[in-house]
Amino acid sequence: MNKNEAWKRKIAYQIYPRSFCDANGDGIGDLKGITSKLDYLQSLGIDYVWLCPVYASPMDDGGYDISDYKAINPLFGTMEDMDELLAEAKKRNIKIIMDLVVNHCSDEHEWFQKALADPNCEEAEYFYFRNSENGPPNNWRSMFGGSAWEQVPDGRYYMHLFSKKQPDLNWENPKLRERIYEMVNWWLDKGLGGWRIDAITHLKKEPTLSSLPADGDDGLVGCFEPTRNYPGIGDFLTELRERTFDRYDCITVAEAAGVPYHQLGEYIGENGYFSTLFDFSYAELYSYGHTWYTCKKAWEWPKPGCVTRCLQARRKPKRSASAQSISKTTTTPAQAKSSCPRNTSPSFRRRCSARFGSSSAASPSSIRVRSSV
Ligand SMILES: [Ca+2]
Repeated sequence: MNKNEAWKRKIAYQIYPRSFCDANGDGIGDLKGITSKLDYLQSLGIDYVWLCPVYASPMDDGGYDISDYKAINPLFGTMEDMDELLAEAKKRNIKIIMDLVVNHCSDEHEWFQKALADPNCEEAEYFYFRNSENGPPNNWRSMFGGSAWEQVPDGRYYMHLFSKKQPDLNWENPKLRERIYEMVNWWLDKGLGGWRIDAITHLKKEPTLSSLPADGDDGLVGCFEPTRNYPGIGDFLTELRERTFDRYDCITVAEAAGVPYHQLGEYIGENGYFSTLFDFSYAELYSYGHTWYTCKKAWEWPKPGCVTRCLQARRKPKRSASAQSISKTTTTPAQAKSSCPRNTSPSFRRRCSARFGSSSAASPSSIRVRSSV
């Protein structure tokens, strides 16, 4: 069994530091509190402790918006407390795993602040800044709702696939990647046992950042297709592994939504990017209003826009088949057709019919009318 397989016989225990154990009585769990419970964790037979983020952060997204990768949030203690936790855990054969959040950082991170102050500085290239005179550069929707672009005072826009306080890092920039690798190795040199790696399938963006057909009444489109497990991401992940993880005895667990089964070997095979990953395919069976029944064939369920239209058809039964109602929909027939070819396919109609029943409102014919007129 090589080092990448040792984790298979280990037990991991996740800690949400804020509520785990408060050592100084201020009402907020902290690192010293965790250290005080190591004997208890050892008694449970724990091999790994995964700490949710304790980095410096404005906590816009529970600490997944990091303003300094090499600093501890004062809420949880100090770096000395962290070093003590690592040392005491090691004495008990417990390894500490931390979150690695490198798809984005906080807008309060020094890099972003420099990028705001000087559009021509090196750090400005660490992010996706674009100039655009007619609103956001494209119609991608943030995971947190609304446009995935935010305008800054000088007129530029920056991309944020998540919160607007989480500007996406531009992994196309080699200097940014070097900064990330240096940080990862800095932590591993401290004795960190590994990483739970956040939102890692979003590192690669569709290079032209082009708009896509809207899939909702807001005129926006979910950013899954152009940013999740996008072709070419393997180059980034291979380099990340070779420059960091491969050089240490550590475990890596990828939050890897959007990886189809036929690609699992690339991600977690013998020479995969990570030790293992969180498989979201079951969780996503219910995404976009679908259930397991309409999604029996993994990763072949329709895109969100199709389901939005399907739901609209169900909610407006008397209007679904008339040309008048079609003219009032916010998504044009051309958009509907181009956004999801399955909209008119027999297999899609069968799945929608199974999911939404066979009434005239949700019948395959009403869906076909919407997409083909
Ligand atoms: Ca405390």
